[in-house]
Amino acid sequence: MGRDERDFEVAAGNGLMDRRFFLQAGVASSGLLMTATAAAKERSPWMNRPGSALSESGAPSTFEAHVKRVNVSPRMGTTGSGSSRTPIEHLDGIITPSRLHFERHHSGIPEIDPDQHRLVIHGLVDRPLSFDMESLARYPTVSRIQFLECSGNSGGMIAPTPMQGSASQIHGLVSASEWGGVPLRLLLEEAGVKATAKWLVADGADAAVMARSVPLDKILDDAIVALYQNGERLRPSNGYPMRLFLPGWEGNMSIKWLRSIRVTATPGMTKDETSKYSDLGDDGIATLFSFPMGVKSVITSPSPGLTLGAPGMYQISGIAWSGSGKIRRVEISTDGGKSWADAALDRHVLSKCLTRFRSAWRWDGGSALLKSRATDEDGNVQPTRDVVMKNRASNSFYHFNGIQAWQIDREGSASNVYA
Ligand SMILES: Nc1nc2c(c(=O)[nH]1)N[C@H]1C(S)=C(S)[C@@H](COP(=O)(O)O)O[C@H]1N2
Ligand SMILES: [Mo]
Repeated sequence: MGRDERDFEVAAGNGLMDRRFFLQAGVASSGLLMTATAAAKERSPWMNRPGSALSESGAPSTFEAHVKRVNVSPRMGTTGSGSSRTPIEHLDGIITPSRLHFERHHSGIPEIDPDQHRLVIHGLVDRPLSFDMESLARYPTVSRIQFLECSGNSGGMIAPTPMQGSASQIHGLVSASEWGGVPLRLLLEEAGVKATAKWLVADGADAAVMARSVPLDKILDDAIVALYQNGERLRPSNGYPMRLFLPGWEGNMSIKWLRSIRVTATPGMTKDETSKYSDLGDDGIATLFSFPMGVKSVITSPSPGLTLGAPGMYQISGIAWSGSGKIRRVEISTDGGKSWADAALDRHVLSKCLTRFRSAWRWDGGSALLKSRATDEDGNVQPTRDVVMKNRASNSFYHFNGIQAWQIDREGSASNVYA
């Protein structure tokens, strides 16, 4: 028999338990033991005949059909321009299944024949180069598990009154994958970068010809030309057959369907970095180039749509990430920020990756206000909404990383509040 939950320290107000709670087994199981012995003798209907056939490609259980991308909303008058979001409240761990990776396309998904696709490196280089898939795949590859977040993620939090929706509808423009590919540094070394070079302008083979300028320092640090996502070739929606991947930086810079890299002395001032992705202040001045994504976290369970049952022990779980490096700490509050306790971090705490956190919480059936606050290894602390909104123009939209508060009511349902 497990120990009684009363043996554990309550670490903060309103029933939040110490994170060591998870190191003990059997806490939730008392009362389930009697029914278990009886159930072991039963034969369920699906045990009475052989199961279905093998297949060449797997699919999730039909009972999991509700786990799908949300807000799949092409802009009016377009086929595939817009975004879809990862159902973060239905996932656990840190890896987003490729089929559920969020999408953001400025002009739909091109159908690219890899045999005809080329990556060209030109501009301030000694030898302009053109790579086909075969020549690219001969370079040494690296792989890392890292997040990708659209700078418009959580943009709804800027509205003067809290929008109501699920965690994914508000924060689902973030995903994490194992990205595998060729360090772009190696390709640039091959081309020979001239001494005057400071930037490059990358563009994609979609109809939008999305183009972004990237400082060379970032490229030499950790940029890759990604070919693989979670062990398989990239999905068309995520950039097949190749994309730029810039760990920790705003998603729009990770140019999909990567076609050309022009090495330059100055940024290109492309339409995709002047008309969008700048941060407008209340003084009317827009800040260009906010590259790394800020430290951030969100509780995915409980969250709107995942209603609690009877009062008792629950697991609070969520994801935290930072464009600057590793997550060092996540604190949880269930009393609206009056008191905080450290959450337990899952084993995989990786740089520029989602980190899974958990806390045990004894819900007494009353109303509660849940918050999470992440700190990264550089000491950046996730700010409150008030701090994020300070000096912003009312229509500024990008780079919201404020603390999310979920109000739990007596029925156990969660809603978005500003608190
Ligand atoms: N060529 C091209 N690259 C692109 C885009 C695009 O529309 N075209 N969208 C950008 C944006 S805004 C984001 S957030 C990410 C989204 O990547 P994903 O669709 O793989 O999630 O790709 C970026 N790269
Ligand atoms: Mo984006």
